[in-house]
Amino acid sequence: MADSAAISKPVILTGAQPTGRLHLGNYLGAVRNWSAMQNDYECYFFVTNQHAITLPKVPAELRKNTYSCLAQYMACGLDPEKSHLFVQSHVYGHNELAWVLSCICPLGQLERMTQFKDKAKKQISVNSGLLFYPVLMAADILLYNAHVVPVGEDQKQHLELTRDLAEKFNATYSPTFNVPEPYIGKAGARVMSLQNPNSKMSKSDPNQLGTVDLIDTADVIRKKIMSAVTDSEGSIRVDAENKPGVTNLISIYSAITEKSVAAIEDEFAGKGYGDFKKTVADAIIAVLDPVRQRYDELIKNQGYLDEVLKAGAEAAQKTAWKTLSKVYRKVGFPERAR
Ligand code: ATP
Ligand code: LTN
Repeated sequence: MADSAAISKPVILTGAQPTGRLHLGNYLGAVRNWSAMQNDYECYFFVTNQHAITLPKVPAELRKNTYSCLAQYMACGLDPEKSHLFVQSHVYGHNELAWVLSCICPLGQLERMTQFKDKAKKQISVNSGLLFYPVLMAADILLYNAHVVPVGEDQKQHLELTRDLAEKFNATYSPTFNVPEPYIGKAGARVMSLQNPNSKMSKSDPNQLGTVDLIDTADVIRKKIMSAVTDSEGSIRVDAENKPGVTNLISIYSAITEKSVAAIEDEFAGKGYGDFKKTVADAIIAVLDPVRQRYDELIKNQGYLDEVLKAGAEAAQKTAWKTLSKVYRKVGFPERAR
């Protein structure tokens, strides 16, 4: 499992909610980049099942999705030999640190969080976990003294809060936490919905045809790409305003093949959308088919996934205890006699 010689490397940490299936946008915009960073950073990747219950969940589905999420990340290349892969609820310290941080976190700052306001609007009754969520996320990050945190646009405000809390704790007590930086992925990796190319490809899109899931079969991928929305002009060129569908397919093809947009426009000059879509579908299938095959093998082997999680949690727990005992000492909690 991930070796301790890596400890002097900068720490990168990110968490993902166990919400069903990952899609091509998650892969090209996020997981593929994280996977490439595993040699240069000490990496903590974890499934945030404690965050997940801020919204109602069916317990059996949550448990199943936790394994599925882990297996999908591993199928994309997150490697337990290089990184610490674990489940949030397996490590003690996240909630304990969250409590300490909540005691220096102004209530108003939580009430102003955009995600809280959006999610609260959709609930009949709002639980306090939903409000407290960003403090737990700050604890997730600071517990491992992360230097770099890859997050999507919607999580940037939570990372700002984390930075504020780290600075406040350091100033109130003494320097303890790194102030983490967000990691912004490569430009151009924003994948849009195939059916509505003006909004991003998203797990929560009710139109299944808009999203290519990582574990879709080749036939399904082909069907989704062939029915992607384009336009009536017929030429294959980038024009985000007037041709968002074609532009999206070009940028997906470019992200996968690493060909430049100009080279792609040349390649398809004079060709029709049918040919172009067929080539894009083949390119997607070539990267996703091995991912799905690895996923199918991993998800059948729960014993192995449990071993990965055990080793990941043990490594994470060591760091967590160290940070937590330092924090407890600094705030004035006496050490428990041994
Ligand atoms: P939801 O559908 O609920 O908004 P999501 O699909 O956006 O979820 P997240 O869990 O919020 O997924 O994001 C995980 C990571 O994937 C983030 O780093 C985010 O930036 C990236 N990501 C998500 N959607 C896309 C996309 N369409 N294009 C590129 N990157 C994306
Ligand atoms: N809130 C995040 C998941 C998350 C996370 C984290 C991300 C929980 N803890 C720590 C990065 C670091 C989300 O819903 N995408």
